Amino acid sequence: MNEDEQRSFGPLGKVLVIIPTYNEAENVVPIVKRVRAAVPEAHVLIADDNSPDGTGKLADELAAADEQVHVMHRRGKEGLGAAYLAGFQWGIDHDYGVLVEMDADGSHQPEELPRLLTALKSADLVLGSRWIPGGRVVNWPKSREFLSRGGSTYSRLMLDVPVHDVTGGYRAFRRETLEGLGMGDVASAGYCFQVDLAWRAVKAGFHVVEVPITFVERVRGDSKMSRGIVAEALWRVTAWGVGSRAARFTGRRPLP
Ligand SMILES: Nc1nc2c(ncn2[C@@H]2O[C@H](COP(=O)(O)OP(=O)(O)OP(=O)(O)O)[C@@H](O)[C@H]2O)c(=O)[nH]1
Ligand SMILES: [Mg+2]
Repeated sequence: MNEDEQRSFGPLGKVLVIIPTYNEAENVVPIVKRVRAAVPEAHVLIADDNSPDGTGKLADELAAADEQVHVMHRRGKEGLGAAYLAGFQWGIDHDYGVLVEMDADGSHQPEELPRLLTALKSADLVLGSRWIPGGRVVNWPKSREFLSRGGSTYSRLMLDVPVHDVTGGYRAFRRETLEGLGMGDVASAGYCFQVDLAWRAVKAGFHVVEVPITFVERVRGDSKMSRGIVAEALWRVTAWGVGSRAARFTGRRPLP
């Protein structure tokens, strides 16, 4: 009997799919409809950063027509990490048992969510993974794949995280996992927000499972990816890796 079979996991509880949006007017309606069709019992929370293109208004219309759709209007663009932290807190306050991260642009296919939720029955955190057998990306230039694979490999080696896709953003958390991560001091904004949470989960001893996904590059709307987001990930992961190695060497606790 392996470790997973020995440990018993509680029931999952209500599911909340959190979709952060910034200028996703072309995507917000189709993605919410796809989530509602793929997992009809799940609720959706759109966390919009006051998008100038009217995404927030479209989200309000969706919420008015469907009591399982909710909207969080935030002051302005503060990054994906901040939107997720606020969304997680809202979900915890409203008694959801599972909190899912999903992009608005269709890269994370709602039709694959049932597989993530099934895996979460015997895990604390499930990561949708592009870089394990069965996982793939559709319509990415080789340069983007190189950057993403390289970023995951660098993070895995720097932080000793046994995860193949550590920057991915299609994830399902049990609420107890989020509550155990000490999210009060998460400062990361972009991709490194995802690295930060995965690293915290591994360090806290949670059972983290990767499930293969097919990631589809956005078809509509503009990317919010920037050099700044990549640079933030690089310097933070490097600083965390150096800090935790130094702490191991000197016997001091690493800074969070
Ligand atoms: N609320 C909020 N959402 C954001 C912010 N930045 C990005 N997002 C959302 O986060 C998700 C991921 O952003 P993307 O622009 O698709 O980033 P990406 O997937 O790395 O880039 P592409 O591959 O080009 O799509 C999308 O749903 C965005 O609308 C932000 O500052 N605030
Ligand atoms: Mg995207």
